[in-house]
Amino acid sequence: STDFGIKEALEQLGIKDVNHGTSTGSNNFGSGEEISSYSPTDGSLIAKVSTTTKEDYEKVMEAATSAFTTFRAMPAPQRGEIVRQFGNKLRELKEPLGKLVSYEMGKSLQEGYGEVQEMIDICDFAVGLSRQLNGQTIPSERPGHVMREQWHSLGVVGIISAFNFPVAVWAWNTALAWVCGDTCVWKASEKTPLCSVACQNIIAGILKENNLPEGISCIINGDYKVGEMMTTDSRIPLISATGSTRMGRIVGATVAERFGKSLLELGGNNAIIITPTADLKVVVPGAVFGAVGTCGQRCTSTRRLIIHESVYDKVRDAIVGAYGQLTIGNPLDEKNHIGPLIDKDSVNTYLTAIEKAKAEGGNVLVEGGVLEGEGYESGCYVKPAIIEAENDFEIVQTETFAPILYLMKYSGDVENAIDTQNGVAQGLSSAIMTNEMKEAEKFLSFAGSDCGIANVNIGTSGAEIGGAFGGEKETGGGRESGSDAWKVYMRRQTNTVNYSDELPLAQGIKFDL
Ligand code: UN1
Repeated sequence: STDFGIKEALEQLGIKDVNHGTSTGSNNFGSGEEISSYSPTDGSLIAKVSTTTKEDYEKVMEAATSAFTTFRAMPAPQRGEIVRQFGNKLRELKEPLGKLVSYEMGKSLQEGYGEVQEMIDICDFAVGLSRQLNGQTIPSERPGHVMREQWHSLGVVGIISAFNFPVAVWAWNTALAWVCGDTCVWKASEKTPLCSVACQNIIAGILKENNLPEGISCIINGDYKVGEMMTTDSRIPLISATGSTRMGRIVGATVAERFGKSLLELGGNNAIIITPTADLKVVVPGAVFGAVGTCGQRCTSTRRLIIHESVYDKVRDAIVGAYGQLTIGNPLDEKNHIGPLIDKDSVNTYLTAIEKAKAEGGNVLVEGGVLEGEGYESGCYVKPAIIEAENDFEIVQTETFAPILYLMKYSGDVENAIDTQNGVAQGLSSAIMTNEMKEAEKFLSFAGSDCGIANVNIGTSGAEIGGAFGGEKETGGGRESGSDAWKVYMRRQTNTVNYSDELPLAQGIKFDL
């Protein structure tokens, strides 16, 4: 069987001792026990990475803290120049890095490349931003006074990211944090450690070429215990964490306890509302890609379709029909739409969810199940399932990170569908399919979708980096990536300067001596 060029890809990315031994990125201070990274595509061991001990962590923090004093003094556009070089290097390495993402995480090769493209895009965005970290001038109520707002670098930013976007989510955070003058410590998912080693190798090379301290970008490896070193560490003013609501609840509370800031990007339970005027040509690919892309493991994956009763049968049949066209298999083989789930635990969660949906009264339209036989030896390949369900089923209210799509009906006005769409604890992404301007605008209004992302005539996943990314309620409230999300990586300072010879007090207070 062909290895799809994985060996060369790993070599190009500086991943050593493939299938054996320890991979040490140049800033991987790990001396703890090793984590083995197995590919869910074929079950084979890719390489091992050593984890970070408490002592290693202290060294990393020393490096990151001291690099911060150098880095914040560098003019922001010069920091942007470093990010520009990083983006160019990613352009050169798009193919091997995309392949590693696909191989280690299991998403389709197209989506692996797409993820690297997201990194390149955010670098471009950050480069421009490095000349636009603008504050404002504010009119003072006092004569001979001026007020200003400045944005200063924040410090060491801790990044905790999930397996499903093993490189892009780090880049969203780190590219912005760097132009803002911060240094970053990244704990990637222990399920995709080699992706983080590869990224670290790339940036370490750029920093070296520019004679900059490596501490500007650090990685730490391991499970939640390693993450805890950061969340409890008051030297880290901002923790940006992407992952489950369960994780975010703990991270948010721990960071708040020490008055740190956290940027949380947690679970979604994303729905598409399909109205009577929806165009099936748009609905079918939007809903199907949303539900099965990345094997249902995006935080923006489509979990629910809320379909008007008048078009229900037609839409259901079209979606079910499209599922019949899906090919499942090795994600590096470009003829496959869907790769495996990340691991066997995830397969069990998927199976349990289907059982639960059935037990609650769900009607299975497309059977799920684990695939067996040639090409499926890893035991992580599953069939995407479609189940008719009610919004108030406990399982429908839960985010299951797998390709299970729940169909439900609404009747009457779009308001009813919006109520159902909002009737979950999560608030990340949402969409409406309609050609009725009034329905679309209602959906986008204050009384419409309560999510951080609300789309018209496109699906729930696949956001561009230019917008702020994140959501409300149990999604955690954080915003990453585009728009003014950069502000969270800086500290705001309000300045009032008196250039008069008097000292008038604000609010007209008299204090005569
Ligand atoms: C995630 O799943 O954590 O909008 C991020 C999307 C991607 C990012 C998803 N651009 O689906």
